[in-house]
Amino acid sequence: MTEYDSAPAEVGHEAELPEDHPRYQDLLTRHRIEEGVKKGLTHLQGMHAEGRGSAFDYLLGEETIESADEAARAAAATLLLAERPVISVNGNVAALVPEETVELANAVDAAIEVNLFNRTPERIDAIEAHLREHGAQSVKGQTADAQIPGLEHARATVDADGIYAADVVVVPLEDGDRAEALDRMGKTEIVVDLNPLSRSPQVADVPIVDNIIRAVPNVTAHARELAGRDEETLEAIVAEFDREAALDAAEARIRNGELS
Ligand code: PTJ
Repeated sequence: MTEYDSAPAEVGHEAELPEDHPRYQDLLTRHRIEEGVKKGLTHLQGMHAEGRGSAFDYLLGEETIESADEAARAAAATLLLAERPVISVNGNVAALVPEETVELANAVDAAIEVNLFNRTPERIDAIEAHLREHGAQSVKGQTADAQIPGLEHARATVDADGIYAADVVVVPLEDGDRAEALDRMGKTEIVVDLNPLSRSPQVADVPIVDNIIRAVPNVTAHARELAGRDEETLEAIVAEFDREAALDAAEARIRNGELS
């Protein structure tokens, strides 16, 4: 017997997943990624990425640790202060948190841009349509008229009035090369990644080491709570956030945390 044996073998809809299952969140993310692949949103490599993330989430106790919550609050303050914030969406993000991404974009007045590692016009179209089905009014990523310097062609493609011109970019589950290239462009990066040792959170101004299914709604909740605060208050929240301490706390939890 494994702890997954009490879960149904074939799940048609995620509502069929047993919410009281000890690994419910993992079953949910696996199911959403599987559906994402079937719908042409998520690349097959996205399953591999999810598997890696899921191992780290297991070690974190599948919960938002305190340092990740502080990072989410700093991310919300950073986004509220931004002039041109953009949320980058890949195939995993689209499958896992489409509605939650639209809610975050609305809460902080950010643009949404589809930006793919394995870029094809079919996947860009499918992800744009999926985001619109989940409430997005406008989705960037189709114009593709600018390149992130220092990356080879397809992976570097962005919109000139989107990620290229952004001051703050939210890059969940990002490939390390691109996160480094965006950092070299001087972008303020908010990275969501379950592996604190990965290059993307290592170069991020605000690394959120948490599962994206918890992190995105949490940033939105903080943004709603902080909306209307003056700039000084928001700037103080950003200044007080210690990225190194947040990465260290996540790594310590993964190495030393007690498994449930
Ligand atoms: O849709 P595309 O073509 O843009 O491709 C997207 C993937 C994710 C396949 C691509 O960017 C990729 O290969 O990414 P990596 O290099 O595997 O990095 C993904 C990172 O996200 C890893 O560090 C994982 O630990 C982490 N991760 C995976 N699932 C989650 C996660 N972090 C937070 N929440 C998750 N659910």
